[in-house]
Amino acid sequence: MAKSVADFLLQRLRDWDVRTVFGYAGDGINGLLAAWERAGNRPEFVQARHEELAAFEAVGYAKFSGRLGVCAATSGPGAIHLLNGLYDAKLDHVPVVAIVGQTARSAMGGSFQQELDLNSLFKDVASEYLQTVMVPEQLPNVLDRAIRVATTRRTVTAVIVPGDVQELEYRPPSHSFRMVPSSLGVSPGIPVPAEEDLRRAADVLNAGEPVAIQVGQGARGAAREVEQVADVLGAGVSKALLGKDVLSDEPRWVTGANGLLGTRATYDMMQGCDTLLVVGSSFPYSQFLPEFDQARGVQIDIDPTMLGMRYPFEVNLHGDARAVLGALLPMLERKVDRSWRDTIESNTTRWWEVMARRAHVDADPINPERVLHELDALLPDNVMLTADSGSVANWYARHLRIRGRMRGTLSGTLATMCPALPYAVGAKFAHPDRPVIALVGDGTMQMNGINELITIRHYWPRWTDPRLIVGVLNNGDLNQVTWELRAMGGSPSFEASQQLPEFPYAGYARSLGMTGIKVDDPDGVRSAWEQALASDRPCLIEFVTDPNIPPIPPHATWEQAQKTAKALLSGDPDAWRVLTAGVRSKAQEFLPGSGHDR
Ligand SMILES: Cc1ncc(C[n+]2csc(CCOP(=O)(O)OP(=O)(O)O)c2C)c(N)n1
Ligand SMILES: [Mg+2]
Repeated sequence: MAKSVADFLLQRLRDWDVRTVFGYAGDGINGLLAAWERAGNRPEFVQARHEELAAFEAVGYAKFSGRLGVCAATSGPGAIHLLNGLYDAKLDHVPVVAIVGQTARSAMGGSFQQELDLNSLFKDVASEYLQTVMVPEQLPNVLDRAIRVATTRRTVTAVIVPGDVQELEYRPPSHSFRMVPSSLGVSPGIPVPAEEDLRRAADVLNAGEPVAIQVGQGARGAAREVEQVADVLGAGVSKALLGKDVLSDEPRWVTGANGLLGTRATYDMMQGCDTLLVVGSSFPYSQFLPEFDQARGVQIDIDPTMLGMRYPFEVNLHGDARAVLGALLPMLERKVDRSWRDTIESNTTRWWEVMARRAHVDADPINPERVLHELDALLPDNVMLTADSGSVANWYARHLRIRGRMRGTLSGTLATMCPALPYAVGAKFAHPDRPVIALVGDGTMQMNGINELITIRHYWPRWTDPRLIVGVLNNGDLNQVTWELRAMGGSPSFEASQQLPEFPYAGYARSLGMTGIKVDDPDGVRSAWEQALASDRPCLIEFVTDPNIPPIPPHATWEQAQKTAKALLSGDPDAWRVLTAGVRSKAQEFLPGSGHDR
């Protein structure tokens, strides 16, 4: 039988060493599905429950494997469902290619069933490369370019293939006019700025004292160089959330997260420095960086379009973090006075002590900080962590310490709900031999999470390490937003929008054959995590947590405190419990022995 366009498309994906495609069926890609069957399911089609989840799975796979993520969906509704996951990839700079069906060419423009203007729909999310394959000869170039652009620019691209084109006989481009031949492969470059620009940066860093460093996911693979530069400059290093796993949290000069979800040690470092070095981070909250006239700044980024904003930097270096830091190192002079570094180290030590105290503040029934704090001590060195966009992101940022080969991620820029579970599934397809822990809220479970459990149930028997652990904070509330309403908006909690109906998360997991544990006693938290980590199958733990534990920013301002108080006084149903829990949590920073009691 002659090879169809769809057969060739799958062959070409295999040639690019694409092993997994996360997708969902529909007649807009029936030609592809038939070819998949003929190809013995290579690359493997992983069946999602919803196209958005397929896209998140592809993003998770790409984040944890460092490879390209690929997802597939049918025309019309399937294409629409992909969008949120694709935007998540685009905003976090993750390479993902979407392969999407379209109505047959003969029907296009005829308001046909499931016909949408896909070029308009994807125009923004796949702005770097978006193409419809209209004739077979076009295919290799369109697919190859989509893959090359996604990979080298770390972004989203989309290939649209009308249903009838999928079934045409494949013909390669010929050696003639208006044909575009194509070839496989790409070796991404490693940009390094010119010597004189490196020298300008070194001059700023040598002149400054004290120096603060902030790293993001762009510093991945440059941990050793960051450590050396921080040592020479006597600096501390804070991390943007997406960069949490680029550097171990064990050394005390690593101050942890920055921003609203950050640590006090980071906040103090940013307040006190006169020079700022930012490596591979587009951290957007400038109010958590030094005052604009306080520090001189140097930025290093692989993406020139991300340079020069966020802070009035003096030197903007376009380059690969590892290569640039390596080239800078010999130009840097060792700071003789180590007192700044000593202060940072004792601030970090103090911060972790405060965190331990906060985790043990009484709550009704369980303090969510305790859930993450207990987990921290038990994390396997090769664990992969995913966190969702509820209140758990605060506790993930503040209570979990990266060590060994640990990896961790979340939806850093889009901050969408519901990626943590599909990311975890993607992580398992990237590394079936490593444990993964997904941390989510009950709102996320009800949005799409309980559906993703079905996918976990479907695929787990093939994972060599079967541990996929889901930790659910069941607080009956869309808690992160409830707190935002209180702190930012000065309005009380609006029960109609914030309260969630009950659902038996652990019981539902058990009904699927997973281990399901419900914990409503703080003393049961640790043993539940231990049981999950010892389980021979995926496990869901439902922690009944107190919605009144506030995610207090590292340095809550008076203005925020006043707004929160105003919200509570104007009729918040949980006013009294919130006030007492908040005061008790905040007080941990000031109790004797916490270091702030001076
Ligand atoms: C798709 C999407 N919808 C809405 C939001 C706004 N949002 C952010 S966190 C959150 C609450 C999440 O609730 P839950 O999962 O229960 O976690 P909790 O904060 O209660 O721990 C909401 C509604 C969002 N980020 N993404
Ligand atoms: Mg909740």
